This record gives sequence, C-alpha cells and structure tokens, in this order.
Amino acid sequence: MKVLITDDEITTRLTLRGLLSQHDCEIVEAASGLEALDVIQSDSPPNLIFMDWNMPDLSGVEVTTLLRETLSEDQPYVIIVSSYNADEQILEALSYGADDYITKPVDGNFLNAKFAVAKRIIDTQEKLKQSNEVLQKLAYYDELTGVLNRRAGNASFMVELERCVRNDQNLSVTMVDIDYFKNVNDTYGHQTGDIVLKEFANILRKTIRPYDIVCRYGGEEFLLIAEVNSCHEAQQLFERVRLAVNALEIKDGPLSLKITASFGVYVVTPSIQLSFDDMVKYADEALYQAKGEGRNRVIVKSALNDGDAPLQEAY
Ligand code: GH3
Ligand code: MG
Ligand code: MG
Repeated sequence: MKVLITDDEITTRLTLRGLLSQHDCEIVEAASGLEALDVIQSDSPPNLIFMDWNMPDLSGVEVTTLLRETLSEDQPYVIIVSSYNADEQILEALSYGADDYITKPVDGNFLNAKFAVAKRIIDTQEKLKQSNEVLQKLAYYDELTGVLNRRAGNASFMVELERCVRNDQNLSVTMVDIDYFKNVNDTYGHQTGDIVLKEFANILRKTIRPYDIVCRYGGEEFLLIAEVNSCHEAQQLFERVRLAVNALEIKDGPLSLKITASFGVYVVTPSIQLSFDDMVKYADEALYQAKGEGRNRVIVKSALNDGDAPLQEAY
C-alpha cells in the first residue's frame, strides 16, 4: 500500500512518517496541494492520503474536491489532517469528499485506528476490483482456450458486419471442427482432450490474421470471422490454417498427438439484413459437407451474387 503525506509543515510530515513507520506501507511526501496532485496523477498513485487542510497553494479540501471530480475509478482514501476541530469544520471536510478526519496534534492511537479502517476498506476495494476483472474476462472469453466465447463472437460479428457493409467488403464465417475428437478423449482422457483444444485454439489464433476473429462456438467447434475479397482468397486462407493444424504436434508428457480439422466456410457480400444465425447455419452446412467428403478439408460456399441459397464454388 502506498501512502501520501501532504503537509506544508515539515514537522507534521515527520511526525506522521514516524507514526506510520510501524505499518507495512510505502510512504511518499508532498509539501503542497499542487505537489500532491502530481503524485496522485503519476503512474503509481497513492492508495491512502493524509492531507493537511491549510496549505499555501491548493488546500487539502480543494485537492480532495478536484480528485473526486476528475478521477473516475481507483479513488484514493483521503484523511484530512487539521488543527480545525469544530464539528462544522469536520462536517465540511467530509462534505468535500474526504473519507475521514483527524485533528492536530495527531494522537498515535487515533492514527493507528484510522489507518486500520482505511486499510480494511482499501483491501476490500482491491479484492472487488480483481474479482470484477475476472468476471469481465469470463463474460467475454472462453475459460479453457482464452479465445472469445460464443456471446462475444456474436457481438464481434455484428461489429465486423457493419464495418464490411461500410467498406463494401466481403465477409466469411467459418465453422471449424476437430476431426474424430471424441477418440482423443476416449483414448487419452479428458485432460489430454483439453490440452488438444487449447493448442488447437492457439494455432487458429496464430495462423489467421490478427484482425480476424476466433471464437469457441461450443465443444470442439470454433468459429472464425474474416474479411475476404473472394471465395478464392477464403479457400487459400483456410487451406493455410488447415495445413498448420496438420503440422501441429501436440505434446502431453511423453505423448505426441496429431490432429486434423474440417472447415465449412460461407462467404457473402454483407448486408445489414444478414443474421449471425443464418451465417452460422450456412457455414455449418459447408462443414457437414466437409465431414461427409472425408474430413480434413476446406469447403467454401457462397452467395456472392445475391439470394439466400448458398452456391458452392467450383474448385
Ligand atoms: P467428427 O470428426 O465427426 O467431428 O467427430 P468427433 O469425434 O470430433 O465429434 P463428436 O461430436 O462425436 O465428439 C465431440 C467430442 O468433444 C465429444 C465431447 O465429449 C468432446 N468435448 C466437448 N467439449 C469438450 C471439452 O471442453 N473438453 C474435452 N476434453 N472434450 C470436449
Ligand atoms: Mg498547513
Ligand atoms: Mg469433431
């Protein structure tokens, strides 16, 4: 925890530093309100501030008001330290956004008690922030593979679709499915299956272009969303991905596994009427055909000219 002591009088700073030295915290000092603002706005801001009220440039309550107005999150805990000891003055400081108040001359027992309260609140806030980050990650990303989950894939599709409509660019939606994946689980166990899924997601992510989208649609099915100029370009792109999957050697201890995957690609000239579910349905049909024709292949379908019915391009 980082603590900022702000006071224009060096004796007060020394007293506070002395009293706080028994606690496990990093202490920095500022000799004015402006100096305090510099520390607050730096790359490593304080979690807790002991702030003098009266200072020559900016007063402690002015600094507190400013930071409550400007900093959106990660607000420091502010304790105003002042010789003003009337109830109205204490209430006034709290009304400006201070969290607590302590009168001068500072009493060590009081300071320790208030420090403990501040630490408890700061620690709780930090834990809350961390769990919010985890929750946010879980809301968008697949836990096992780290790629987008289906919901986020759907949202990304809408963004991508709008961009393609604006730029008059064709769009491909591809359903990829690992071939005979059930055999991996049945032969080597679910944990090895999970390793295969992770490695498979990694190779997809690495092989397609950085601005294309990978999402785990479910089980061992992944969805790729990519801008393409033509069916021919889509075929080339996913052939490259297919060959990278073929070349992959997945290690699990002494075990070394090879896998293949089938790709069902659907290419369209986007229009705003196009739904995610329809695109997935057509990509699924292409995938079904790839499986039927022997797996480990890329089937591209398209309705590039118009109409809903997917037409298979000749290759
Ligand atoms: P095909 O070539 O026709 O796609 O055959 P397949 O065996 O890959 O397909 P099938 O749909 O029969 O089996 C998919 C398997 O994927 C069954 C399911 O238990 C497994 N699976 C789904 N999600 C997970 C997961 O998160 N981890 C592991 N280890 N297995 C999973
Ligand atoms: Mg002063
Ligand atoms: Mg499969």
